Amino acid sequence: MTQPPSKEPGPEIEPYRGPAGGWGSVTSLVRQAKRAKRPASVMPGLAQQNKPHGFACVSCAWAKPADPHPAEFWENGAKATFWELTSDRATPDFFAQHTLEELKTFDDYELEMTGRLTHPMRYDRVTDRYVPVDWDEAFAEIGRELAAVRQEDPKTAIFYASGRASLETSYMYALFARLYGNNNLPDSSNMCHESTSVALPEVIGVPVGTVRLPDFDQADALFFFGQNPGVNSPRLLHPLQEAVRRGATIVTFNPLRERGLERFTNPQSPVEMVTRHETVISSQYHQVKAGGDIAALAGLCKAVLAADDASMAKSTGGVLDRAFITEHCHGFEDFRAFIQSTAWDAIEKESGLTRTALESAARVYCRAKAVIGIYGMGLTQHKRGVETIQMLTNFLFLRGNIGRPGAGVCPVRGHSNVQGQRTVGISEKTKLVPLDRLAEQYGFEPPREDGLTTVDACEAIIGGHIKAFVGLGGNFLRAVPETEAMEAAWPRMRLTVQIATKLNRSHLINGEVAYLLPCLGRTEVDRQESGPQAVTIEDSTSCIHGSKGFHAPASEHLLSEPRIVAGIAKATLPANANVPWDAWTADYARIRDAIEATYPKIFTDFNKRMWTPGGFDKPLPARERRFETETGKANFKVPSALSASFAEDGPDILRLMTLRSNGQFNTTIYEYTDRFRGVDGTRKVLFLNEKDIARFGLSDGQRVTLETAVDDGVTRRVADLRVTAYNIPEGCCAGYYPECNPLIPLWQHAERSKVPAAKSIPVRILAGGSTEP
Ligand SMILES: Nc1nc2c(c(=O)[nH]1)N[C@H]1C(S)=C(S)[C@@H](COP(=O)(O)OP(=O)(O)OC[C@H]3O[C@@H](n4cnc5c(=O)[nH]c(N)nc54)[C@H](O)[C@@H]3O)O[C@H]1N2
Ligand SMILES: Nc1nc2c(c(=O)[nH]1)N[C@H]1C(S)=C(S)[C@@H](COP(=O)(O)OP(=O)(O)OC[C@H]3O[C@@H](n4cnc5c(=O)[nH]c(N)nc54)[C@H](O)[C@@H]3O)O[C@H]1N2
Ligand SMILES: [Mo]
Repeated sequence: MTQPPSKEPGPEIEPYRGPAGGWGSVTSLVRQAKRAKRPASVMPGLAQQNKPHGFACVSCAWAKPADPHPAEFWENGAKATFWELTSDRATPDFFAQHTLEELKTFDDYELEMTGRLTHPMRYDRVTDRYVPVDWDEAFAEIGRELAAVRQEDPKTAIFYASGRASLETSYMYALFARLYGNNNLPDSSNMCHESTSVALPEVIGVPVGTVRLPDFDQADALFFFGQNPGVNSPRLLHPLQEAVRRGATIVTFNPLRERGLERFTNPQSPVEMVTRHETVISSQYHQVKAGGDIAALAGLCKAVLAADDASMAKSTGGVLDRAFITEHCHGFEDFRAFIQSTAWDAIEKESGLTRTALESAARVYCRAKAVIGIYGMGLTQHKRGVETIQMLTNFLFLRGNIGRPGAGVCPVRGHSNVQGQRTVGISEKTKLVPLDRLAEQYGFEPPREDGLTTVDACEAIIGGHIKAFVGLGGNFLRAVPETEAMEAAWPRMRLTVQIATKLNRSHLINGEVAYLLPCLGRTEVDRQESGPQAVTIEDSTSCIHGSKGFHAPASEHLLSEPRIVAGIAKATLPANANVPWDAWTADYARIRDAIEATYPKIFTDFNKRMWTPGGFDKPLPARERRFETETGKANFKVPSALSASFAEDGPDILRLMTLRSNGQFNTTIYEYTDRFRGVDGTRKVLFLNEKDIARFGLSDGQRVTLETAVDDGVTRRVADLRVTAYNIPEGCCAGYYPECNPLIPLWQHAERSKVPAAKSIPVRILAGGSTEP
């Protein structure tokens, strides 16, 4: 391993004036390629990213078109690939040199920079170091330990998954948990789009979005809520740019003016690059307050209903799609009554937007024949995240904007296979899983009780009820709320096993017996008995794709994820002739046959169809206006309040949003730079409105401590944040995830979906830090 370039270099903060994409993204890519020391060997491979017979981007879950762009990857997808293929290695020598106590002083960036894990490692408590072990030895001990926990109570083990593992691995992992005896299969989705998975089935009968890529060619308007494509799904900027060029209108609701939603230069267009041509993306940009979207959507609906009344009075036919509402919807009259009884004053106060602004956005909506509603973490990570999403579907239903070309609801998912994991059984919710089918296929009695969500799992770990934790990827301890209590409780577990590609903080805090098992990444050649293997993933638009690695593995000691899951399962469970772990890992086509047998409607001819250009479609009844809900209709839902937030309003309380920078993938920090927000050299910033800076008597550059403003007897603080004047609504502030996670109370999660409320944490500022020169 090389030493990390340096500790956090120190801040340079000035507004970024360029577009998203453009020369800035090229410069940033070249810098990352050099740092990963991989340009020559990776470049040919990159060209295969998101191509038929290539590999699926290891970064985001955005759709992959059937006729890809010459380079269907983007700055941040390419960065994720570089970093998977870095030439740095965290070898047994490296671990011999550092105790875990020392490694705990490394920050997320420095841990990432240690490079790829190369050997299976066992934690040695006496020397406080990881030491190398044989795979067989590792499986044998993990199997013994897990079997002992199972004997006592199988519900005291947790099988976490981060959303990257393939459909093949995910299917095996979920089956393993059920054979083991629980449904404790929380995944990163529990911190992410679980609000979607709860909200959408109730109102449209499917847990996923209804929009597919070709709909972007037909939409007249796109309404964007709390999703930041320039950073988190940059390939989405192509269809957005094309939509704008066709004359479609984009209206954005976001507390921050995110550059990718403002202006864009396509780095793959030589003409645009040379002429520095920029496309203006959003024609209206509404800086809604954090947690203000229920109110904003209520305002939009109020304006649409008013326009309808006016049109009906003039006998011009109305604005609502009455045929759709009558034939397909339930609950419209209640919803209309709610909107009528909601005053503009309350809407303006909660949303932070004026009636005039909302009416002008509603006019765009009423003029458009087909509208897509797009959203991300800005809606899901709130107390009323589920209801906020249902307000968005209410809004779409008014003019029948669902189940026809160019229209629909489009949640933009995070991890590249997070949606697919749910499709093949990684879920704590038993009603989402065909348990009877599994019982028949594998001859066992699956556990019927719902398992633990991520928040439930954290509560149980803090409560001392969990004995074993297996992590299939991810960085659980860093991604979850309540960092301090979680890190304190973690070592009380008997067994912790982490399957990973790179070292992270969750690997440094261990159970009594602990293993760190290194696996192949998706970009690497996965050779098994029957030859090189391919895997499959499902994207945000429910299209299923094949993916094949191209690069030599980072170390000869790595195993593939299916091999590791099979290894642990075989060592833990009594033999079951119905579950052919070895035949599956010898040839992944056999796993796909098993998936097809469990889910015949979705995965018909799976092995034949997996290389369909653009992926093959998972059936989505709501796209055909078949709403498989309790009423058999698309349901309007009345929200229980106008604010989506927990945050109490008090003169000294601010709503903190935790954000991703342009230099990170979740808890993986690639650089201390957030180009679009003009921040360089630090992540310890607190973005504040200038008026709030003045109101609190602070100054730009001053260091402050943030404290969570809840009264539950726990003190939660993050110190040494640099006050940074920013264009953000008054009363709101923003900082980076995961640095601000210690501030999130575990109990502040979305109602019903239990997604931690990471986008409006009530905080107050404790001043008294130094002021920077
Ligand atoms: N490069 C890169 N790509 C990624 C990731 C990454 O970390 N880096 N993470 C992946 C994952 S797992 C996910 S889930 C996605 C996340 O992608 P996004 O859904 O874009 O998530 P965030 O960046 O957390 O926040 C989105 C936006 O919500 C806005 N926002 C905050 N609060 C509110 C609010 O109350 N209302 C509204 N309307 N907006 C609000 C913020 O200003 C921000 O622009 O990206 C995926 N792709
Ligand atoms: N405050 C706050 N907290 C948040 C969020 C927020 O917006 N604000 N966002 C939430 C969201 S949306 C999500 S999805 C979660 C993310 O939570 P996680 O999915 O748990 O976290 P990641 O940072 O994506 O995990 C990164 C690690 O995964 C491992 N890894 C990478 N590739 C592979 C692979 O191919 N196989 C295996 N086995 N391991 C691999 C590497 O070791 C790497 O260190 O965080 C959530 N937490
Ligand atoms: Mo996510």
